[in-house]
Amino acid sequence: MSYFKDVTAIKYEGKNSKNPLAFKYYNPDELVGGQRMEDILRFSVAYWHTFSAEGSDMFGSGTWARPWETGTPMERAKKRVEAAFEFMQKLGVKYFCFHDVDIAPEGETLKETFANLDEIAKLIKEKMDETGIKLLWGTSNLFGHPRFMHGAATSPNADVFAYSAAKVKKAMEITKELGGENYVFWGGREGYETLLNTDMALELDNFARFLHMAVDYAKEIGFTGQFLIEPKPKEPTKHQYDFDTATVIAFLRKYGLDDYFKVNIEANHATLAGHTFQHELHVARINGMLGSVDANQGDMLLGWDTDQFPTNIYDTTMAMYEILKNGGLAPGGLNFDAKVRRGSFEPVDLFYGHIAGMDAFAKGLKVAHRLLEDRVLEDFIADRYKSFTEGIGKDIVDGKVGFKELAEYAMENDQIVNQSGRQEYLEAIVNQYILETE
Ligand code: XUL
Ligand code: CO
Repeated sequence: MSYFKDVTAIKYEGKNSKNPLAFKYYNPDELVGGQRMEDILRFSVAYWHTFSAEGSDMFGSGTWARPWETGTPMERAKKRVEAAFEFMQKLGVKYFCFHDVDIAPEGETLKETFANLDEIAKLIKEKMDETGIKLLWGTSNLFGHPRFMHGAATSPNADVFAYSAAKVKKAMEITKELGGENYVFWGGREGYETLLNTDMALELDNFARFLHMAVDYAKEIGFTGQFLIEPKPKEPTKHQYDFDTATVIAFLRKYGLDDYFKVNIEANHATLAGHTFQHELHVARINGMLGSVDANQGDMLLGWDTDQFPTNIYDTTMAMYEILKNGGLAPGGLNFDAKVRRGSFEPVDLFYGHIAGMDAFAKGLKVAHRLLEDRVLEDFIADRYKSFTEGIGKDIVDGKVGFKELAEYAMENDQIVNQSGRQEYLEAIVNQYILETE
């Protein structure tokens, strides 16, 4: 059974191609800095948006034509596996990600839910073996069901904490069984609505207890994938505890978890926090915490998570700049946590969305590589801070002076001369690199 009969394998045809079902920039075998594009970009398809969701929103029901979504919940889950692997093979993406509930329906009991998961995971494993497609990360949905109304690991109800632990334990086992390279924690309802009813100190302590238990269990079963926390400031809760990268890092350090976790940066979550995508990648990188990326984009005129396919070349360029400076993302990757618009309801739109995102990142990669190769920003920045490489600046960096010595120095050097920051000059250069890169 084919669900995408009219689409054949998507090929690279180059920038002059007019074929909408072809890559214009993404050429998996092309070398960038001596490395294959495919190996740098490590694209991944998000199971939930692309195969399980139906295109509903707060004002209306689903619109998406998904021919595999017919029959009983388990029949649908099985057909979804067929559709997913056909799609990923044709698209030429080597990774995917899922939540437990994306792949198998919940049963009446936890036991039944786990049996459903085992049955579908077996099918997925067969498809993975057959196609060579791999699991970038697995996760557990601890936010959709009403039982998580007050949170999961941060719920005031200890039974919910226990239930959540059982779900993560199972999702981790399945992730291990499928060779998943990472495991993600996105705290969908780990936050609060009002402080009038919230013991924030206990909730944060419990969240840390939960993550320590996850670390212990991973060691126990020999799961060696990277643990990732995905920051997001709000939505669904008014205030989420994993607000942004800086908040997450402070939390991890406070509770002695920083050796076991990195962050999964999502572009749209960055902008919801009032940061740029690049800011979040940069903060993660300079702290040695950049693990993986949920590659999407938001709409700057809307205050919520629109999860659009990333098409803004400027953003993908600066993202790839940070990722290259990080030495890549592996074992993380670029996961398209993105959905087609509600009006883009045909299955072929799934190809258009992913192709647009892959081309935008491939182009961004090429531009970023050139910027780095020519040391455009590096040399400028090094020059801007050169006062710290000699004289009094070097003494500051080397810890040789304190306020007394600096005051003496300042008395003799109080006629300050500054240099221009040249922001517009640099912006024009970045534009030139974007426009000129083939
Ligand atoms: C929600 C979101 C999630 C996580 C995984 O905003 O990004 O899909 O990526 O739970
Ligand atoms: Co995400």
